[in-house]
Amino acid sequence: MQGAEFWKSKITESLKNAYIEKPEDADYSHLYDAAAETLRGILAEKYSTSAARHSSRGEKRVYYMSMEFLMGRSLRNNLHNLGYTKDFEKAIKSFGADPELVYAQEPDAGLGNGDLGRLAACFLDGLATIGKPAMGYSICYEYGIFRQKLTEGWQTEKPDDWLPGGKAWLAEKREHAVEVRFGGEIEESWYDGFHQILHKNYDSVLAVPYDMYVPGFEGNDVSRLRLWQAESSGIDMELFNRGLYAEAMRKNSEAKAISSILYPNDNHPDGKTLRLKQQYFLVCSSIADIVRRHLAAYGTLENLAEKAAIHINDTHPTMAIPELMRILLDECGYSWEKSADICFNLFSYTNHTVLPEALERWDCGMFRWLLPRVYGIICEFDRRLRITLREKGFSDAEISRMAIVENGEIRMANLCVFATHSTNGVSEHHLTVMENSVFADLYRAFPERFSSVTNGIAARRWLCAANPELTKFVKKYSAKDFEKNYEKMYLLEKHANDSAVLEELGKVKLKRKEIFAKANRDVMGNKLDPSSLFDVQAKRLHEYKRQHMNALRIISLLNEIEANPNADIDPKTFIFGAKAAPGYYVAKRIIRLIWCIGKELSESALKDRLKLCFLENYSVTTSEMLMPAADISEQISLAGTEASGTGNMKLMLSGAVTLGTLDGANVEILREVGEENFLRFGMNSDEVDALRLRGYDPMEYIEKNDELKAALDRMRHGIAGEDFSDLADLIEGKDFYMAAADFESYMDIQRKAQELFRDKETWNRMALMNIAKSPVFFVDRTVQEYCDRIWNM
Ligand code: 26Q
Repeated sequence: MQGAEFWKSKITESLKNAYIEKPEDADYSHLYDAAAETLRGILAEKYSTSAARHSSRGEKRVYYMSMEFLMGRSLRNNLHNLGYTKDFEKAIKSFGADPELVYAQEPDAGLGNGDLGRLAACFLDGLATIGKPAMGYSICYEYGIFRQKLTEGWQTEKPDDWLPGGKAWLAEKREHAVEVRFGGEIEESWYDGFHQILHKNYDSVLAVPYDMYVPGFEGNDVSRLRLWQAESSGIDMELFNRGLYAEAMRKNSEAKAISSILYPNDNHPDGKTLRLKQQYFLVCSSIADIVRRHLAAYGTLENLAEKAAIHINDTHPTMAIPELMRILLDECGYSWEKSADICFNLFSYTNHTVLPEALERWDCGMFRWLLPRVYGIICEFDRRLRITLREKGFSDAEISRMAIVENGEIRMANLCVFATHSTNGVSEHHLTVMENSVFADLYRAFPERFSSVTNGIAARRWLCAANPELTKFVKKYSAKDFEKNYEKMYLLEKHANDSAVLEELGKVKLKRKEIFAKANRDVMGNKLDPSSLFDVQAKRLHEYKRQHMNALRIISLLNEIEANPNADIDPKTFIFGAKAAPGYYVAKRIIRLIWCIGKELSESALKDRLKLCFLENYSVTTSEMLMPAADISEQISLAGTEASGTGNMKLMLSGAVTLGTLDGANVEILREVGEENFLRFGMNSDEVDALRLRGYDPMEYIEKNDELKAALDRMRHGIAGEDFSDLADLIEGKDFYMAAADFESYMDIQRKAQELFRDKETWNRMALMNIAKSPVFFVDRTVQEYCDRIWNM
């Protein structure tokens, strides 16, 4: 059976099993469950076939370890990648139902904070598409990234209870559960010439795997994401029998706590014990799984690094290295040299941040107490690193800067650089910043280990699945098979001077803006105006991303129109999407500021000209509606702070023009599209460094700029009745991310953007050029580079 008939019969059958007689009587959640169940079955089968094919060829496999995989929804995307969308939607319609409402039933699998987790998810899609065997490992958090609610502009967090709808995609594999040990003591001895390690009095937790399948485009290959859930390894009968019931139960709930919730911090490590437990829980279970699989196939670990590559996504899973060392040393009896050699060739690492405060460090005391054997192995790495550095002629001061264990702390990034063959940045610019700042010493010691691979996005999700209107346009003017042969999108460029084509593109964009406007309103619930310029800044809230500078700009416009109602300002819609880490107070204040600006706009006489929409609970799913509707992509981080960004790529692909600094992947976007299709402003990283060195005083800039001064004054006098002197103080005081220094140039480029937007043909040409040049940012290219240069597969 094929086509829509296949889907009709499968869904009917699945509903019957759930005691629902007729599809026409099913509610939407049942239809969603039935669809997901059917698709999961198809994916499992495809996975088996593709895994068997790879195994029979003895192919090298990549294991991607990450504390986060921000998967978003699966149904629409999986149908698209497998080519089932049309038939599926036909079947659903034949039941008298609306496919869009079926898709809407699915909760996001929000197992990540932001870019780092979304990148991991995109990698699985890309690897399956280029036909490389890949497996992701992470934690099956019971609660993913919190759901953001705004009450009068104050962020509050609600738990993200995603499993009721999300588990439809998970297959339990209890037979592969693993024991994970914490605490206890290590006893060393020598027996028969062998070093024996005995781990005593530990607590154990059970890691149970749940698998999710991720198909590549056209579905020939399927990646697998294995998510570990923590369970107690059974009631402690000894405690129980001694009458210590509460104690026995406490251990039980402590075990479950490990996989209960995702830490909501982005670019800000949190040195809590539970987080350390989570990290070890992930790597211990995953390494055991990899070792089991490898032994089953080859019967030895000698050739592990030839047949596998393990990638460490930021330092969070770094303990995978000492954990594998533990197995090779203590269980296989290999020498340190041989074990370290296997690890060196096997592991590679990507760094995702340049903020020094975001580099992970762990307190030695806590670490040693929780993971005594792993701690011992890390100390041995440290000892050997120091010897190597001394041999290379580094001074004591330099060695202590590069050491792994120093000042009572363990520095995870230093361990990664020393113990793996490859340390990567996520854009060309990021690598330069790494080499000049946080990794400067280690770069001098091991220059050959550093490289960068620019991030990429699963363009099929944001273009083909989320934006059918633009997809049709791209197919019409480039090539029908561009999804597979993405470089064909470059063909769009030859239409850059065809007025009719540009006008058609303008209509596509307008259509998506209308769809967005229908679903969203300004902060006070008024309608949005699709003919206005849609100016979008959507990303996690962080001071380095400078949402507050954008806010200052809007306040300035408000001041300008109030002073002169005939001021030369065209209709604009400012759209923000941002979650703040729950404990990050300044970030929450900035959200409140933005919201209050929106309120003030909507209550003023100019409410039809300037509108502000704060998109609540920004997530993968809301981004799929937002990106297609954007005209301007605000990428305004201080140069030298954003490692790459990937939202910038999604917006470019959707035909938005980047208004940004020379930071992260913006640098490469600019190179692709050229100055005439990019709105550049602000200092570059060298200028930022020079200014810091000279001693930066924001007041120097504020005093010279009346607009900025007036905007800050307005914050002090109140926006929508609220005093924002606290934020004004930060800008007039330290202004750590130099908003004052870049403000003038930011305002200038905004005026230029308005000018360009007035000329529709010019603007549409810029949009077209951005779309045409986006293929280098497809994740298929990124993972191909990883395979060629980092993983050697
Ligand atoms: C660490 C320890 C304890 C708790 C939380 C964390 C933690 C969690 C998430 C630390 C950092 C993150 C996330 C970092 C991140 O998303 N970085 C971004 O990575 C993207 C993908 O490479 C880049 O595009 C962004 O520029 C970078 O900011």
